Amino acid sequence: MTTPSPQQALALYERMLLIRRMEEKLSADAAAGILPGAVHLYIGQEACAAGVCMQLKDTDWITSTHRGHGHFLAKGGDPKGMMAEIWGKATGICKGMGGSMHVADVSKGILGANGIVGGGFAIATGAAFGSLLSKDGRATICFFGDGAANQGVFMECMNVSSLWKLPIVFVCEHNHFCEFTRAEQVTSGKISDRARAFGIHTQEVDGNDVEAVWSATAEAVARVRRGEGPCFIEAETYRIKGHMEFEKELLAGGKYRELEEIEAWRAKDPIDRYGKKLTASGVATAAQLSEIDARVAKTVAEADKFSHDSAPANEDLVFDLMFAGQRP
Ligand SMILES: Cc1ncc(C[n+]2csc(CCOP(=O)(O)OP(=O)(O)O)c2C)c(N)n1
Repeated sequence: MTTPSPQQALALYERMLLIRRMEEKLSADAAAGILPGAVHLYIGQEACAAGVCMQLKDTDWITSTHRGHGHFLAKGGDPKGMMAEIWGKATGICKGMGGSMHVADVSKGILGANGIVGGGFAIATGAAFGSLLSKDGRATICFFGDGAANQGVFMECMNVSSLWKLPIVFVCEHNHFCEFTRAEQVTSGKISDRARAFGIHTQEVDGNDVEAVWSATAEAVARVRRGEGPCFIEAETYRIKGHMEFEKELLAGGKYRELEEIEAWRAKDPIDRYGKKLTASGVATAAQLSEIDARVAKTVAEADKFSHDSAPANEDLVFDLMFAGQRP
């Protein structure tokens, strides 16, 4: 078990809190009916993104999912660029053309969130194959959900990754739901067993324990950098918010889980839990955590202001950016 230094521990805490506060702002704006488009919030899962990404370099690659704000921020993506992107502004990280489900920043190794469930598998595998050929020493991390694990491409990508010893870590965030369906209704067996069947080194961790995720990732990334082939991490966590904001309206009174279950998982909140651990063990004082809170609040407010002060996306750019200037 690799344990973070006090400085690393505080950085893990701060990164999780940044993700949480950014999304609380998005949630409030969605509830106020002012946010354009749908957002799939990551609240409750922050330990997965922070624990994994804070083991990585800017040059390492990640692929993400439709629930991608946490991965983007954890990997060092710019909060202002993300907020403006979600609001469809010209200053967004993708010039407002991608929106919430497509935040990307190649300069930070973020190959993009993805509206296609399972869309990251082949992109990540290709990136890792590129690293194998060019010997650039990069690791690629492929984040995906338990629902995505049922896409056939997952098997194809694990197969070639194992066969060719690609420098890739598959990270399954098992949050127990695929939209409004419980995982056990659509997923047979243990997802980690699928990786074991391909001879892939596999770890199962508590995805709400940021140090457990961080430590598992340290081992996995070290293995892939040594050329020992792919690794797999299954992190058990829970989606506290709905599948998407406006879920209530969409379900029109229907429900797929009980309030008691949500509350039981709230009690295992990765951020509260880590804050308590840091203060109880003397790694941080309550005052230090408050300072972090204030700093994060400032960052979120600045991102929000930046986004609101920015011009809307330039629609004329669609053809240049999406079709390399070729108008259909
Ligand atoms: C190929 C494809 N099929 C279906 C959908 C609709 N869809 C969006 S999110 C989602 C559930 C994905 O579940 P999971 O992979 O567990 O991720 P989570 O939402 O739990 O983070 C589905 C079915 C889609 N976007 N893409």
